[in-house]
Amino acid sequence: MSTRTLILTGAVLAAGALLTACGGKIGENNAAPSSQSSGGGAASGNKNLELVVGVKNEPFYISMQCGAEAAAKSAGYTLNTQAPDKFDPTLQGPIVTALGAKKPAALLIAPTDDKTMAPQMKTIKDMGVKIIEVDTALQDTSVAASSISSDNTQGGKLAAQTIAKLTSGKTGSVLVLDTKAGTSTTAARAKGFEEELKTAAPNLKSIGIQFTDNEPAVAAQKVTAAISSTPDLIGVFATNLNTGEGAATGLRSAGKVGQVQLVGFDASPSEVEGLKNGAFQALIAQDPATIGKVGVEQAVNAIEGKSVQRNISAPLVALTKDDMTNKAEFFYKTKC
Ligand code: T6T
Repeated sequence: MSTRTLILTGAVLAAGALLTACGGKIGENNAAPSSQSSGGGAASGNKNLELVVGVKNEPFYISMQCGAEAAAKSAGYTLNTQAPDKFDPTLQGPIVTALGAKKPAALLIAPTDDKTMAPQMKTIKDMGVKIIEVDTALQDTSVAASSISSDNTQGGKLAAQTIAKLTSGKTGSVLVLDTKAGTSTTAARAKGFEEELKTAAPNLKSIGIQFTDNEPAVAAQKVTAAISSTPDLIGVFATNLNTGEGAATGLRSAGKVGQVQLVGFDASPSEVEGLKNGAFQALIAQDPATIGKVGVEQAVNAIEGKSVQRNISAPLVALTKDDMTNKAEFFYKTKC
């Protein structure tokens, strides 16, 4: 990770200089010891960590799991991973509730809704389980001891700057595809994009944020519908993997690949292939393995009564066809 070049808002930053929402940096542990109760903590000898991700068989979460498993192994902890079949709090909630019987020392979780997952997470926390958010977060910041995420607002801004460059002064309309309302990360990306577009490309007009239920087929349909209803559509910002893969399908079926500029988020094998073959003009890649690794490190610190950092920001990088081969370390994995 230390060799990676990080790009935030067009600036190139060294890994050690990463900014975080609260001024913290990856690798630093300068905060106060965790104040959460320590029922499952070091004194009990409980070395079991549980990771509950957003959805099964998805390269972003597989890469996160790989980073988390390696970190758990080197810290002498075990890590078990579970995932709902869909990115849906009604499916993720029961997985969290069932952990009450297992009582891991810590729960690392990517909550699938920033409000409705709070009661289940609070119940587990009240049993003495340390809560660490990885990627997505609750609005209620009192539940998790630490929250590790990309700077998603900056990622959205970077996407707007990238679309501005790709369209170089032309006028036209831009569509933003979000996933589900209540997803903290993609909401921040969409908001950052819309804000930045106004200054980075005043000649481009957003036709608004549309939700896709995190289904590629819905994203494809929204893109073909926008092409029909908006003849000057010049760009699409897809705020995550599924919306990006679906948007590429939509452009392909409308015969608009390369004519409508597609900037996606994430770097799944299919998105990376799309960047190579011209379906995407750019991808904003995250570093899910680092999110998983740092999540485990914070969990272990919380369990062992060491200092824990409340907010930690992970790297983001813009990939284009021209520079992607130098940045292959950012491509997501389908197995560890
Ligand atoms: O973009 C990631 C993740 O950051 C987001 O919270 C949900 O979607 C992904 O998992 C990709 O599908």
